Parts: sequence; structure tokens; C-alpha cells
Amino acid sequence: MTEYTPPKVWTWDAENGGNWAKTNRPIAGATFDAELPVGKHPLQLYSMGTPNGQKVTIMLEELLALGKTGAEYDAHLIRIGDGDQFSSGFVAINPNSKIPALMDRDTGIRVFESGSILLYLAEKFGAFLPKDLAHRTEVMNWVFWLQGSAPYLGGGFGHFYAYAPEKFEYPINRFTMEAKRQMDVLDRELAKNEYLGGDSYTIADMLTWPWYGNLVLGNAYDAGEFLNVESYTNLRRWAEQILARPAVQRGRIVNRTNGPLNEQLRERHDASDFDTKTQDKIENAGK
Ligand SMILES: N[C@@H](CCC(=O)N[C@@H](CS)C(=O)NCC(=O)O)C(=O)O
Repeated sequence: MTEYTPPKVWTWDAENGGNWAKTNRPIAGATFDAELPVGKHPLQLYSMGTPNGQKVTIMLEELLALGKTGAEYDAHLIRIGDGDQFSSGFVAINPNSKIPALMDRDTGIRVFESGSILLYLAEKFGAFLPKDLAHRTEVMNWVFWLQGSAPYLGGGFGHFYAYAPEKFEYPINRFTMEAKRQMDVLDRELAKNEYLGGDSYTIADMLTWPWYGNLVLGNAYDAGEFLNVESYTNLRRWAEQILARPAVQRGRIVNRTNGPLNEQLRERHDASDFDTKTQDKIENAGK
């Protein structure tokens, strides 16, 4: 590896390469003025179908499947590769300029950070979060675990294994070790319990599945063989069980802009959009 001696004071080199070089910046705040679109439903979601985005659309589809009609939502696509997260409208609901962000028009409350969004929705609709203190605490243990752990998977392992401009052994080793350790943590937990933190399906599972569920099923970073994902049998059992849920099948495709065209519902404004507005249908209609 080439030696690097950090300068006395770091300066921003916008041309440092890699997939996210154009969007990453060392400063916060809006870079342009633009209002966000607003649809007809109480909940307005501004997101993209990355793992962090999938968490929220899975939760919303699960709430709707339970009959919570107040959870109807418009999912507006924020193209993070194009810098949509730096508009003044987006920054007003998430000063951190990252998807997902939610505006609740019923209450006028803005919600950012996916963990906070799922907790808000669970409390608002009284679902997917146990009420008794012991079980609730165990679920919240996994909620915080996920929010603290996933950046090592995405920003660490995924970044250096799949996105960095070159393959560097040191960070790949370090973050592979950590990603495998995290999968083992989950695997051992799921040997004892059907779901994370107990015997019921909760926001902890919905937050975790898009990251570690996709990873263990071999659907992230093209790293299934490298990580020997087949060996995490309990985690795979859980991941498959969750993937089989109809609400998860719907939620995982909302605001997606990659993958098979029939698994991309780029904007969702109505429940019927799943039948009529996936990208395969839109492109066929245009022919
Ligand atoms: N801790 C945040 C992480 C959100 C996040 O990292 N979002 C990414 C996409 S998965 C993003 O918007 N990146 C755009 C950027 O960094 O400019 C959460 O859980 O909501």
C-alpha cells in the first residue's frame, strides 16, 4: 500500500475518486433552493430504495397490511447520486442531508434517522413494539445495536470491498472481520429467538433485515461467497422468513432505482402502484 503522510491541516480534494466522490462533502447545509413535492396522503416520505430507505417502506407496508389506514403514504424519490438531498426543502426536514426523511402532515412533525422514523411510526400506530418494559427494552437494544453497527457494514465493509477506487487490504481485512463478527452476533441471537429480541416481529427486525438479511442472502456487494454467508444458518432462516412476508416484498421495491425493472417502484403514491407502476410496466407502456 502507498504510504500516506497526513498534512498538518486537511483540505478538501473533491477528486479523490470512488463511487461517492461527487456527492460527499465536508460541509453540511443546502446547496440549492427547491421545495419538496407534496402528495395527498398524511405521510410524506422522501427516500431512495437503499437499505436505509427500505426500512421505512417495509414498516409502512406492514402497518397498512395490519389495517392502519392512517399509514397511507407518498414515497418521493430522492436521487442521492444526483445530490437531491442537498435541496433547501430536504435539509429543512433532515439537516443531516441523508435519506430517509419523513414529514407527518397530521402532526406537523418532521422525522429523520431511520431508527427514529420506525420508533415514531410504532408509537403513533401502536404496533411492532412490545409494551411490556422487558420485551420493549430488549427490542430497543437491537434497534440501537443495528443503528450503531450497520455503518461498519455499509461505510466500512461495503465501501472498501465494493466502492473504493482500489482494493486496499488493510481496510478490507478490518471491516470483513467486523462484518462477519456482526453476522455471528445475529446468528447466535436467532438460534435462541425466532425474531430479534424475542418471539414477535418488531421494528428491530425491520431495521436489520435490509442490511444483514440482504447480506446473508448474498444480495449485497456481490460478497456472498467472500463472506461465506451459507454458514450463518439461523440468520439465513430469519432472513428468508422475513423476505417471504408480502409487506416486505412490497416495501423493498419502493423508491428503488437498481435491480430488475419489475422490482423498481420508483415513486409510490397509491397501493395500486405496485400493480401498475413498476419500471418494467412503465417502460413497456412507452414502447
Ligand atoms: N443513520 C442514517 C443513515 C442514512 C444514510 O446513510 N443514508 C444514505 C443512503 S443509505 C444517504 O442518504 N447518503 C447520501 C449522502 O451521504 O449524501 C439513518 O439511519 O437514517
